[in-house]
Amino acid sequence: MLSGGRIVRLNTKNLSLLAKDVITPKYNKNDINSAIVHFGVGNFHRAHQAVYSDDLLNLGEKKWGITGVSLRSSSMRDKLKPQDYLYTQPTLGLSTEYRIIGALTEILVAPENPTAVINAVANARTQLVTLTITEKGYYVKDGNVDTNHADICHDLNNIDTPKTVFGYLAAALIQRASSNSKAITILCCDNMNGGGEYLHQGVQCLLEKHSPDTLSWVKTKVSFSASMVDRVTPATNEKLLHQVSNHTQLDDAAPVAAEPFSQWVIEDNFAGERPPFDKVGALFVKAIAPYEQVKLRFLNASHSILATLGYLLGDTYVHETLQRNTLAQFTEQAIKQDVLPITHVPDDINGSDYIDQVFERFHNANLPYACLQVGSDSSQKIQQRWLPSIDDALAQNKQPRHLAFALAAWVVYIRKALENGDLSDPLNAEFSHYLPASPNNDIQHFLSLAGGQHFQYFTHLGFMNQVEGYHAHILEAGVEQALNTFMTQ
Ligand code: CS2
Repeated sequence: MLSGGRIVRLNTKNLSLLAKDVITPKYNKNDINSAIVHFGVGNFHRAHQAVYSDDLLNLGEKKWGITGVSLRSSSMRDKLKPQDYLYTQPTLGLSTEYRIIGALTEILVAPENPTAVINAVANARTQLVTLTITEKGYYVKDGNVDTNHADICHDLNNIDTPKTVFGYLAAALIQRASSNSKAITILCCDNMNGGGEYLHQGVQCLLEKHSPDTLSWVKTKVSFSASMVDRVTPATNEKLLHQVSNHTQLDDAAPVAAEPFSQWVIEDNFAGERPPFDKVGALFVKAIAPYEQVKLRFLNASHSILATLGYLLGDTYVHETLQRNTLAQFTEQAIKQDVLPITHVPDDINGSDYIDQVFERFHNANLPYACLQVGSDSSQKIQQRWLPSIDDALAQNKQPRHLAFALAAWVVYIRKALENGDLSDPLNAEFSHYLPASPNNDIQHFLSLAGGQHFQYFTHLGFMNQVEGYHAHILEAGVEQALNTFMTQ
């Protein structure tokens, strides 16, 4: 908004200047505390967990504000600090709603001040640490935390200025144990199978090196838990910045749009005090794995199929890809025929309805979601989303042929995205190494880089023959033709 020729920025003082239909916090930001420390203050966290916290704060649960931690860059802190850490969260569906979220009390930038981050987690006020650090933040290789990775080796030698989240957590737990402080919960909020176990593993290996005495305290005072998180949240672009300032009348450097749907299922395994997230729509469950699996194998798996094939066909957004009937049909069949029958679905979910709802959500053209956003870090994502289903299906003597086709398309995608300069993946350098060679060997190379050897399918001759056949056909005839042929077989 222009006031006397100046653009007015969203912040506490200017809240009263917002357009009247914008929903604002019912609490005073000065009155809240943060018993939660969250690692990874990206868009997803700000449109998901922070909204649940904001709901709690609106109910008068004043301690459940969030201290955010950025592990790498200062960009989110730089954008939000001048706004008193307030930001706009538009919900874009059939109707649009604008809401201001105030749950973040501050953002610490880890490389600038590692001690401040360690102290925040060590502070007795902190009951819960949550994380959205993306798949690559867990350093999983062949099913375990890769303790030979350079970043972890760094933390094994130096825990005062850590590089990994495990290092920050271990350093803080050493402090908490030395003062026999309060119990604490560490909760994974990423799209991971068993994220809590990876957190435990990573922390444990660092404690064994730096402070074996802390291990027994950790056993009784720390829980490593997991959750299933769900809300489609695209990256913020210029268009959204304008849409927000036009509508709300205040400029916001970091709004975050999301779909109307939101779900959070949390493993009920809290050593620290449990925030009453169930009062604001979250579900606490004893067994989290089936919920994680349903989300990863149905929603994220189909997202990755659509994004991979969509990119190869030249689409920018997932909802555009879904308008291609053959492709939409292929993806639905992949999940309903290859994945659903071999997945354990919790009693309170109807698998087939869940899948239909996922496709309905992906159709939302008011919330464009880029194929390349899903395609980022795909070498890590397919290990969570596709490969376990392929192994389970093969173990039951089934033929997951749609997933074989998807995997072949993914191999083609990696080469094409690399050649186009579009690939964003922790393994960019490793994939690039094979670019000069013939694409015929890409399957072995790329799949083994993406953890293939850890899975059974990699040595299943019948399945790998199928992948090779589809790969050759896609290279020869193009993905559209290969897909049409596949659908008529
Ligand atoms: C997406 C997810 O970018 C991606 O890989 O599949 O971020 C997806 O939108 C969320 O998991 C939805 O909850």
